[in-house]
Amino acid sequence: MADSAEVSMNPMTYLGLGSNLGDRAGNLTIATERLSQEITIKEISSIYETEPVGYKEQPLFLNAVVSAETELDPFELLHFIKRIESDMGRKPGFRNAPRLIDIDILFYEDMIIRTGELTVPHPGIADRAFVLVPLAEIAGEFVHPVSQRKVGDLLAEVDGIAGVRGVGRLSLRETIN
Ligand code: PH2
Ligand code: MG
Ligand code: MG
Repeated sequence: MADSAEVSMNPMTYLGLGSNLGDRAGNLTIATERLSQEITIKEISSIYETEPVGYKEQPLFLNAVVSAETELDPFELLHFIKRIESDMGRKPGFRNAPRLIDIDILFYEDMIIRTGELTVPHPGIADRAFVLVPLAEIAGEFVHPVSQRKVGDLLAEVDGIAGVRGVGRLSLRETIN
């Protein structure tokens, strides 16, 4: 192949995963396995145990971020994610309520989407250490398409890093392609 040949790539997305009910690590594992059935997981961050943000009177979360290539458009991806969440038994609750599994689209390429159904980039990225710490591990150079700031630079300025503690990795080699 010539050096200049273009390699066709599907769109890249970054997803935030969180769980603070039941078998938290098991929930992240199942969610990642389910995701890998439809999208091509490229990287999985370490797992972090994190202080709840927003509504404080709830159990600690486990959070992680995955990168993936996908042929799904952002709305198809959202619907796929919602199906995984509901198949896993997530019940509708109040905002920031405890949850078995939460899968959020953080970025989809450099697309900016603002509809009632979906906001991309996820509006909470820049204020959430539980997102930025794992995200910076696998996408520190990624430029936020709204603020035009690198993820690593957003991490350097965020509050709450002390509430985010690395606790290991998911053993999911086989789901990474
Ligand atoms: N998710 C929320 C609200 N608060 N706090 C932590 N630590 N981790 C989360 O994933 C999280 C949260 C809403 O989705
Ligand atoms: Mg969320
Ligand atoms: Mg969500």
